[in-house]
Amino acid sequence: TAHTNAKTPVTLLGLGAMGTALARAWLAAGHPLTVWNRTAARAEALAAEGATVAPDAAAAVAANDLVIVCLLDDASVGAALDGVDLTGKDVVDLTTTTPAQARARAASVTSRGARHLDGGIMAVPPMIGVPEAGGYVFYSGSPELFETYRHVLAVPAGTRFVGSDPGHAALHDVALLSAMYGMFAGVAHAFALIRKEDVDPVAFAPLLSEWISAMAGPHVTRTADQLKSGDYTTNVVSNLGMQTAGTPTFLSTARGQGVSPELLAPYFDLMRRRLAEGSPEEDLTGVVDLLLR
Ligand code: FVH
Repeated sequence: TAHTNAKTPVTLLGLGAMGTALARAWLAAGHPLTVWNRTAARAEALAAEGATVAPDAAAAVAANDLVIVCLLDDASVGAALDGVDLTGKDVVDLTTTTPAQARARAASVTSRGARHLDGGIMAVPPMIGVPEAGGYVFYSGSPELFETYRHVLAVPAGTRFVGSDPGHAALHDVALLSAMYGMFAGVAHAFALIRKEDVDPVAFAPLLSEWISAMAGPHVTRTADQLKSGDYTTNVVSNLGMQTAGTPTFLSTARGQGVSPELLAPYFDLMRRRLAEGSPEEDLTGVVDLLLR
């Protein structure tokens, strides 16, 4: 059945920081909303804002076809849905999990007569219901479920469907967040280098930010193109040989500034290993292959 955005009733399991933000977005858009949370007190404010509070997860699921789940982790999803009749339901799980957990959850939910869609939220609660904040959710699993409810799902944040493999939303989510943490590691190292000097971190910040933005896009695109073609020597800007030769300068500078190289050194080790077994004319893309071993 095609549902209109304004009228589709939604059930939401989980009223943590993210669940509460999602609830408010659907309420603000006029969706009848039934909520359940393990700790009932967290539902009180939403009841005052128009949500119907179900006494338990089974009653919340029974209330509507569309069931959104946003709990702490996959184990809490298992606990919440344990023994609940899912026959004919459309379950959208926005809980952050591993790809393997998402696949297992999809198999479990579909074996109980429901359709399943997994979601990986690329936003923090203040970005929910604020389109200009740019938050979105990766979805994967049932394309039919996604198409049926895409306008409802688009209320709290943007939607990006990444395929019918239920593990792929989690895979995209974790891949992007992993890259983010790698970037944060570089930022921490850079600030540590200037920390004991007469360099204002606030004045340094825009230089660092601008540099990261300028480097990231071209590097990501080049790496992707080289992985796809299998030729790691295409359009190389500064080759592996040249970049590896420069690494002692970075390590000496860290030592000189009294900064631990523990965030940077593992990446340099991989560059050296690749150089030892590959071509100095390559880009840095061979590091990807080393990680797969
Ligand atoms: N908050 C964020 O910034 C991030 C942004 C990206 C996506 N994550 C993921 O979203 C999931 C929910 O996150 P959250 O921020 O709502 O998390 P909490 O505020 O800690 O709320 C956790 C809810 O889970 C319930 N819960 C925990 N264990 C169980 C259980 N065994 N059975 C049933 N419910 C359980 C908890 O209930 P209660 O403690 O209030 O009774 C909350 O409703 C999460 O996957 C993030 O990684 C958020």
